[in-house]
Amino acid sequence: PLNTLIFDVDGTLADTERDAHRVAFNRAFAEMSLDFAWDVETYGRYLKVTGGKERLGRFLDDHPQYPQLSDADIARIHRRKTALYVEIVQSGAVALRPGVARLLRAARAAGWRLGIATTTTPDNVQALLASTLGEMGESFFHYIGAGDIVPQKKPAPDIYEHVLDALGANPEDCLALEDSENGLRSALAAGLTTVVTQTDYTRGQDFTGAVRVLDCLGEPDAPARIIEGMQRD
Ligand code: XBP
Ligand code: MG
Repeated sequence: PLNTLIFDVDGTLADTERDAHRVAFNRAFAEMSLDFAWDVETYGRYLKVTGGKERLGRFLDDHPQYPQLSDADIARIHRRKTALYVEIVQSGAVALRPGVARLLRAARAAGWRLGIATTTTPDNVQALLASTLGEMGESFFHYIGAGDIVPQKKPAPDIYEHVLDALGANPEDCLALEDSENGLRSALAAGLTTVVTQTDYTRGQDFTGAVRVLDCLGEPDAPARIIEGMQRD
């Protein structure tokens, strides 16, 4: 029986990419006097590379005209980007997407277990949960799997397999909530039924295999539809 929800973070819990991650990257690039910045469209193209360090690495591979950075330099820039991202989130600039808080509360009231499976850095998740759900935000979740804790980021199944393991959960009892094709591939490869809640950046991606594709989890009967979907499929 359905008793566990596993949430992606960026794009699913909150629309963080365009106005928080992208802006934090650009601020870090400017502070370090790097001669490039990511506009909304460019950043959207590079979202196909999951993980901020990996994304920056791929961008530099594609742009030999910019100074090529070592992995250590990329890691240093990325640490600064994380601090700047946390500042943006702590300022209250990022809200949960519609329907998320209601779904979390409903799941808790039903005694379901909640997990997080994300590619982003643990500090970012902590800051987002604290600023949107309050100091106790993290305690909503029984396990948070984030970032470099697994060798391979989405679309590999590693992070979902890691979270399933940590929760001691069977894939058949779980529902994954994702916003992107990379996230969907990761969850499906781990054997999870998956609902997609698309964003401006992910609309139009290939969501073959998703049990539902929603515009947001706040669609009038979305939580009910999610549960129905589990029971039918
Ligand atoms: C989306 C990502 C992340 C963020 C940036 O993660 O791919 O890399 O864009 O975060 P999710 P970092 O799985 O939550 O959709 O810079 O910390 O990697
Ligand atoms: Mg996502």
